[in-house]
Amino acid sequence: MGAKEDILNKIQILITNHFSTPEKAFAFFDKDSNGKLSRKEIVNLLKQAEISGFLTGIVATKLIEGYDKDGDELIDWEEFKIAIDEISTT
Ligand SMILES: [Ca+2]
Ligand SMILES: [Ca+2]
Repeated sequence: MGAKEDILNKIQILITNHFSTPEKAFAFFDKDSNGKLSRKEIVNLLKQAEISGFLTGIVATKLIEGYDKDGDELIDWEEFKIAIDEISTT
């Protein structure tokens, strides 16, 4: 299992175990409720997903690089949904 799949898998487990819908997970981790996940909010999500502390910074950067389609360095709901869809179909 590749590192990326492993991480996406952990995020998937976190969401399915703790939230009834991905929307609720997104809203929970969007601490300032601006409708977008910042790097800091994503780091918090990764910590909750039990991703090793020393990896969270780099993983957050990679996730933003991979899923931030409009280039604002934030993950909005549409972008988050793409990530979730990718997880659940692989
Ligand atoms: Ca936010
Ligand atoms: Ca974005």
